[in-house]
Amino acid sequence: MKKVYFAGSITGGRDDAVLYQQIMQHAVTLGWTVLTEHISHADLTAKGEDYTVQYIYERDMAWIDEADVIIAELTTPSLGVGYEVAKAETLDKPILRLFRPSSGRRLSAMVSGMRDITIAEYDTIPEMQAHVAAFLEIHA
Ligand code: 6IA
Repeated sequence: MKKVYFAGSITGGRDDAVLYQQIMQHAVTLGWTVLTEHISHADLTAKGEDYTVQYIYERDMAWIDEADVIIAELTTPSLGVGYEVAKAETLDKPILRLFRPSSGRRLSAMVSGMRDITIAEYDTIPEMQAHVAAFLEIHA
């Protein structure tokens, strides 16, 4: 089974935690292994997990290396997600960059200007699911 690394804000803010769950659930439904399901856990507060930061860093970097593709939800700004996307880019991994324009936010040029592919913009769950399905199908 192919593996997807999902990146979503933790310390940056948990407003979209339910949405992260829905994105990962959709990938699982489509037959993918999700390496980062902890990101959606309801009990994971902005305080983060109960491991050392070095452990978290090493584990997440190893998972990005192991993953076939990366899906990042970028609407809630997060230093960690930006770092992970940059790491994935260095490793030449396919990256789906999800963003909701209706948030009223603007995506950092350091993320939107990366590579010559468009950002997957959406405002509804079915639109998000269509982006995820199309992306995973290409890389299946
Ligand atoms: O900067 P952020 O915390 O919002 O970064 C979130 C991203 O970095 C996620 O996609 C995670 O993969 C990764 N990440 C950051 N912090 C953690 C974490 N605990 N546990 C797992 N993944 C993380 C943080 C604990 C810390 C507060 C001591």
